[in-house]
Amino acid sequence: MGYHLTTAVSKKKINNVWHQTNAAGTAVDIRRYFRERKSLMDTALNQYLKSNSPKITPLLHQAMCYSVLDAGKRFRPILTLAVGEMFGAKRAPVLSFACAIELIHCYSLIHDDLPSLDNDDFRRGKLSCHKRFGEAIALLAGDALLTEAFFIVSDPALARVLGDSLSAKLIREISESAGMRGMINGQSREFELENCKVTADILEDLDRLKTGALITTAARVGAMIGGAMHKDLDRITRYAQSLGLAFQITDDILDEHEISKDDHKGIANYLSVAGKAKANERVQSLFLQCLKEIEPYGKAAETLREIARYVTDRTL
Ligand code: GRG
Repeated sequence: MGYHLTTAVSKKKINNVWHQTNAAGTAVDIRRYFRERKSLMDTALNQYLKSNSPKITPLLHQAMCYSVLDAGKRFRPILTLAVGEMFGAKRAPVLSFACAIELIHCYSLIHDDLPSLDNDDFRRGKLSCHKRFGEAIALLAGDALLTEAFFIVSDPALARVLGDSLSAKLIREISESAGMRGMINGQSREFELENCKVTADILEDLDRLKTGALITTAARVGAMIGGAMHKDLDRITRYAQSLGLAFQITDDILDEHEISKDDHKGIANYLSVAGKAKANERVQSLFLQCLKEIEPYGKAAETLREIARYVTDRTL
């Protein structure tokens, strides 16, 4: 199998969307931006999953497609695209990495919904994967999506475009944030907090791993493929760390009705610990930190600015 995602989405579609980036001085219509990038991601994921699974058993394939396609904001891969665009990254490799990051995200949602973890019956407005296909298939679908993400990013054709060194760095970057040094570490820390007295600081540390690690990597990957210099990569990292934390606190605020459920499980979230006013205040301060980090880029960072505004305004 070759350089799948370049061929999966027509070059014309990628080009059209890619060049709709804000020209300097033009206000970004962020809703339109999200709509168009989401459509690009949906097409890429759809064609990839439908055309690269000839030997998969039908039920596993259905469960994978069910959990990836049709819904989801595609926030993380859109962030990869946006940062990649800002740094002038090559389109095809950015799209491959963006798809891989979304597959990892979808795997985490499937596993998180399982009875042994969050035990959620619904996800993305429909039955969760295990409710629809059973626990065994849901477990395998998650495993398969995680592994497939690494199959995509380790494609030798991709390494030829990026160079072996960058290719290895990118794969390591994703492994670090998705695994025991990032998302999984955050998830397992959550169990340690059950029935404990938690503070907002403890929760922030946890959220920076559970949610923030993959979001930060999504942004860093776009910058790395675009050849960002060390200090620029540091800025993008700090921007995305604040963004990721704001994303999770905002999610807690939006999920206010979930608090009683979480309390019941003995798991605190930012809102239940800090209260709504403090949570809103924290989101606003994180928004300002995002803006501060990308200020040196002026109009070139307008899309990233609007993404930060979009994330932090979700509660308003
Ligand atoms: C690997 C089991 C396992 C867990 C890792 C990320 C994670 C920890 C679990 C997923 C469940 C969860 C609610 C995480 C918090 C992060 C979050 C807000 C996820 C939802 O992301 P959105 O809003 O979802 O981007 P869509 O559906 O739009 O993709």
